[in-house]
Amino acid sequence: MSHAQTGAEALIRQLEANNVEYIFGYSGGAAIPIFDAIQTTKTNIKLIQARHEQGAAHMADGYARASGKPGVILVTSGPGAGNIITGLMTAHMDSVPLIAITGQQIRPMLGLDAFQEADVFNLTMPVTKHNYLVTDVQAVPATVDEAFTIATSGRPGPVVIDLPKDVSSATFVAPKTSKARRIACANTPAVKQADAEALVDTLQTAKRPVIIAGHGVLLADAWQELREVSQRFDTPVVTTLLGKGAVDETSPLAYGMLGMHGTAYANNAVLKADAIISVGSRFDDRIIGDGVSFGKDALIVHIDIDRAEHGKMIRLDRAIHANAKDFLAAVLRRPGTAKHSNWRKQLNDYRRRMPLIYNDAAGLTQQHILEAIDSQTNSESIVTTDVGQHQMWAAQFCRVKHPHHWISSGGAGTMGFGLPSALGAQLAQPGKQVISIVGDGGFQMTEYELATAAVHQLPIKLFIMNNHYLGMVRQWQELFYENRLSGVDMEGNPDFVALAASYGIKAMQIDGAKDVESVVAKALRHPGPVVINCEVIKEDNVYPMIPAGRGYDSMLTSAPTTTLEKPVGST
Ligand SMILES: Cc1ncc(C[n+]2csc(CCOP(=O)(O)OP(=O)(O)O)c2C)c(N)n1
Ligand SMILES: [Mg+2]
Repeated sequence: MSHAQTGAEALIRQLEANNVEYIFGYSGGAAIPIFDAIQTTKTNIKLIQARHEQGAAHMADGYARASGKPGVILVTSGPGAGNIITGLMTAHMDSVPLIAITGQQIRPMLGLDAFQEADVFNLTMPVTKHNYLVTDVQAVPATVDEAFTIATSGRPGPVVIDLPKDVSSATFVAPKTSKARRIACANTPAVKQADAEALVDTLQTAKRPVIIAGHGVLLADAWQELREVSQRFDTPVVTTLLGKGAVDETSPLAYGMLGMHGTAYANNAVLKADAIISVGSRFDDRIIGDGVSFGKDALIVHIDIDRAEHGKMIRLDRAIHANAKDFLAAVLRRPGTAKHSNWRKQLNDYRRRMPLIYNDAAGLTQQHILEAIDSQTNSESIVTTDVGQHQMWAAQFCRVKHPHHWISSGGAGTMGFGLPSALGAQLAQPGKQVISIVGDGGFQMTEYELATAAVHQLPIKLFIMNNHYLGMVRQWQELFYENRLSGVDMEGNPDFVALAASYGIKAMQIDGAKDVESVVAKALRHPGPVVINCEVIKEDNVYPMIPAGRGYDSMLTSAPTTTLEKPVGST
């Protein structure tokens, strides 16, 4: 027999039915009934109370990226909901499934500028895949199910459920046979066998094929198929920033990240390729540089679940609307192999001639620390990053072996993402080592979540690459604005070791090149959370670099001797 329950209790039950383990939340007036239902339902779902709603949102995002399951956020109305906008945008840009539940004023007060009333439906519309304002308590269970379906199907993304307090408090009897409404968007497109056939043909006849693996490979759980296709057809793979982990980056067929700060050999592979096969990447401007010259002499095949991405950024020869896993599985069902020995030799020679390099002569480099982390962890840990120079160096020097082991804000480039996403990732993968690489600037945007790390004793290792600058912006000012530094000095940084210690977190410092290996080892050995303040060289630039909006033939592999023209047409 169904019994009477509140809308909030029904919500919690339906989250349980959707296998939710954690709610990342921050309470407030309009959300109290929902927080109360966490108690009254005696649910097994664990509440992780963040210190700021943005922190909660990025934790849920990190959880989702590390687990492959949607992350759940619970916040109050008005300012609470406002504080998750950046988190929603970050997830939306990177196609990460999230369910955000926002408390709302009671229905009779909507539109009256009531206390902490905000039009969350419209505020979140452009940064969500879908959103709901639930006005009928009977609709709560079905809305939750539908939200999960939408968040996880097709091209995943965040979904908001705005729940007025009188709806969450209302009592109702759920119909005994309330079946989840499963909707049309859950349908995935059928693979066209001719497309699979044509790709086999391309992989066999092309002289210089390259696969670009994007986030879609991981979202579709297609990494195993992708690895097999690459091996069977002897085809090099380059990854986007978010595609890292789609292939084992320590394997010979992996050539690292492509694009603005990609490896010289990955970019060269794309520049020289006669066939470019993109799987689950949207040809972001950081990838293509200049959309006209990108792959202009190559056959371009674009496999994407989202039709809207086809032809959006560049011309295509073949657009394939498919789920990456289904499509690559169909490719693998066909007979045939290929060998591209000359092409591989050409790329391997290039890799030998243009390796990633660094030099500690002018001071401790971030790359040295990143290489030590990569080597001491045997490339086995989960790495999350913040945004800036350290992020690009981490993408270059931390080789990712496994899917869901690389967590970084790509499309939105959200500073403040690194620490909270690491906490979410650690909760998702308690048995794995989680490393977070953050800048001194971005760390201070969400550093308050050290409290969450301390409370739950989440054993992340957080390396603050402390160059005392908003380094990436400083780099652009140096290269494109005649080194006129404006608004990039981080004077006033606190003592990060003392700060971490004040949260009860073990803190260490790396002062110079000689400390690197021993401090990294000590940090990795410590069982609990550790913050490592790394006093790195202040002024150093990330190379290779393709200036924004330029073609691959403009790649700089070292410092230019003159000021470059300002980027045009793209930031
Ligand atoms: C929320 C937000 N504000 C501003 C920016 C613009 N931005 C991009 S990189 C960067 C510098 C980051 O500095 P830091 O965190 O110290 O990292 P570093 O580049 O020095 O490694 C800034 C300000 C951003 N990406 N996100
Ligand atoms: Mg910095």
